[in-house]
Amino acid sequence: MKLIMAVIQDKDSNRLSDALVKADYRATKLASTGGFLKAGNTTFLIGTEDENIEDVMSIIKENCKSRDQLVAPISPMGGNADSYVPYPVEVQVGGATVFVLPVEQFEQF
Ligand code: 2BA
Ligand code: 2BA
Repeated sequence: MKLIMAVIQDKDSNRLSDALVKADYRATKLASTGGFLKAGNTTFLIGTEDENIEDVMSIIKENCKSRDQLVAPISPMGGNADSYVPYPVEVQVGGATVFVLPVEQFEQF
């Protein structure tokens, strides 16, 4: 068994959970925050058997898309003026950042 941890954008979250339920996969959604943009994103925990990993990966790929996002200018307040970025910067936020972890034990009581 594996645990898939997938960090995705909030905009794709409902579509992905619907697709997972439809394909009969169990999942848990956690509200999370990106360390860089400091904006909300969603982390899915999906525990499933090894043989389903590829299928779950393709469901994630189909339902999550990458988007460009503007990062607001970084204020120098209280910090080093050298790091001041006076203009918005565009970054590409990926559709999903996915980790697959081995599960040692799985219990439901
Ligand atoms: P349980 O199986 O006891 O699951 C309780 C909660 O534990 C789930 O909430 C989910 O957040 C988490 N969970 C369970 N298995 C998981 C896994 N393999 N990976 C990640 N998280 C897992 P809900 O998703 O709201 O489900 C509530 C109850 O609805 C479940 O109780 C189960 O009896 C049923 N259920 C869930 N998904 C289903 C599905 N695709 N088809 C039919 N019944 C489903
Ligand atoms: P954030 O940390 O808010 O990052 C959003 C996007 O900003 C990233 O998209 C990347 O394009 C850019 N970025 C992040 N850190 C950067 C840095 N130090 N310098 C320059 N640009 C940077 P993604 O790479 O697609 O990541 C989307 C979200 O997935 C991230 O949101 C974070 O929550 C999560 N994530 C990505 N890689 C991770 C990792 N190795 N471990 C844990 N979480 C990760």
